Amino acid sequence: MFAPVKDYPAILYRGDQRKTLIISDIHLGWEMNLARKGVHVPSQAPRMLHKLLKLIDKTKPSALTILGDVKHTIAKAEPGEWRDIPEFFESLLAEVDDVQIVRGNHDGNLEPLLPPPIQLHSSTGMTLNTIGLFHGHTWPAEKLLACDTLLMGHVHPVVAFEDTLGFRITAPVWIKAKCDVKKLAAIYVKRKRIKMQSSPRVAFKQHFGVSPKVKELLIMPCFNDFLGGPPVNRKRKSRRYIGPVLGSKAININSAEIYLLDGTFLGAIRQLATSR
Ligand SMILES: [Mn+2]
Repeated sequence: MFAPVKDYPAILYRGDQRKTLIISDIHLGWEMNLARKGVHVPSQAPRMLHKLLKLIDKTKPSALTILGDVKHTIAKAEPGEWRDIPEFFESLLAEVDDVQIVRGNHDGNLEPLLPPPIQLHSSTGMTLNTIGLFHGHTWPAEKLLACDTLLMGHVHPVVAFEDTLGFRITAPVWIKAKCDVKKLAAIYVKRKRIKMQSSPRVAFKQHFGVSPKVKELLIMPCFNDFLGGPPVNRKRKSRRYIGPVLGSKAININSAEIYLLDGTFLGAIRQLATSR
């Protein structure tokens, strides 16, 4: 059983004995990129840590899983990150002893920054019972398709509304999209150039040993509230969806449901589309 944590960009999964807290996209060190442009913002790592510790105190999880983009610089680690990231995780480990990370596209050279008890998984993801967890910039591993739900980050979804005077409000949102598992299975079978003698689902099962079951794709808001992505309700033509799963024909994005962090249902993307 899993559900979003009210007012937080986080999911709480309740197993038999254990609770797992899931967040995504912390982007520690994003302010270092600004420094290069002459804009100096103090390190945001303590703020992120405070927010996360508050959430841990509220939900009391026995494990924490981060769906990628722990840090912001992509290929290497900046000097500030060598200090901030190990400190961040040492403080976390004092509260939760099981911390796992699925690698995101910003997590190059993350390994030396992580204290040893932390497990780093490949960007193809991991499973937590019936949820397949991955970052979203790559295809998930075949075994994740045996889950009911795929959960990803990477997109930093926000909704934006503008009034006639040009005032604009943006808010982070959850995206809940239906997944056509037959189409998704067909894409995997095609990618591996497997000859299909039967239906895509049967071919998938024969080849990968698991039955594809995914019914929905859930996209998490970014944990770092400074970094919103392009509004999900932009005009259709200018909308571009990042990541192979989200961009594939298996996901019906126009009918995807949008929710605010407090649980308010805003409608389907198609109904929210603005003229911009
Ligand atoms: Mn990302």
